[in-house]
Amino acid sequence: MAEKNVRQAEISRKTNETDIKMKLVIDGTGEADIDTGIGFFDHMLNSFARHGLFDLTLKVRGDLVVDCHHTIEDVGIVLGEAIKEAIGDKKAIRRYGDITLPMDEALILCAIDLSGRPYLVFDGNFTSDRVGYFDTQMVKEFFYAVSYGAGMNLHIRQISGENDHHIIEGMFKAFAKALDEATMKDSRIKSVLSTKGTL
Ligand SMILES: [Mn+2]
Repeated sequence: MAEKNVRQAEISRKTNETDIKMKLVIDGTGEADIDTGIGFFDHMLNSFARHGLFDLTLKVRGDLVVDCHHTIEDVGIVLGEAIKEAIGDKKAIRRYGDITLPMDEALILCAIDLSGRPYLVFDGNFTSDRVGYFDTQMVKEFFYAVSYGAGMNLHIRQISGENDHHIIEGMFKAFAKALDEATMKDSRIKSVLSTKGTL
């Protein structure tokens, strides 16, 4: 165990398609050491860690000889599970987070409720099939997997944008900022932020 009260999770997941080792520190400083074998995906996850001020260590050996699908989807599942494990009982956290994030011509809305109930609403329009070796169709699949793994209500909406690299990077940054806000502790919240008494 590392320092006391530092929210973190370490997950290993191995299937016939992917072998994933991830460490996520929610109370981090934005340090990342990421190797998924997909350059653009590494770039996106680096942005996620940096802008959310999460520490993320990730090593993936995926069946990239097939395509990028299993690697991206399975990293989404593991990231969702790591978020869920790291935030634990959700005591004193803000629960909700949102941002409207600009990246040049792209404008992205992201809103999160750490409700315990998975739900994804995704609205993005890409004009190319891929950015580098990353299939643009996988953006929605990734965030779907994260929302289900974490038990998170996640809305990601492209308000404007033309360049797929900007749109996707804006989505990862917006997700990071909204998640940072939702996981932040508020000393005024004495238990969990729910009238049910549980999240
Ligand atoms: Mn970029």
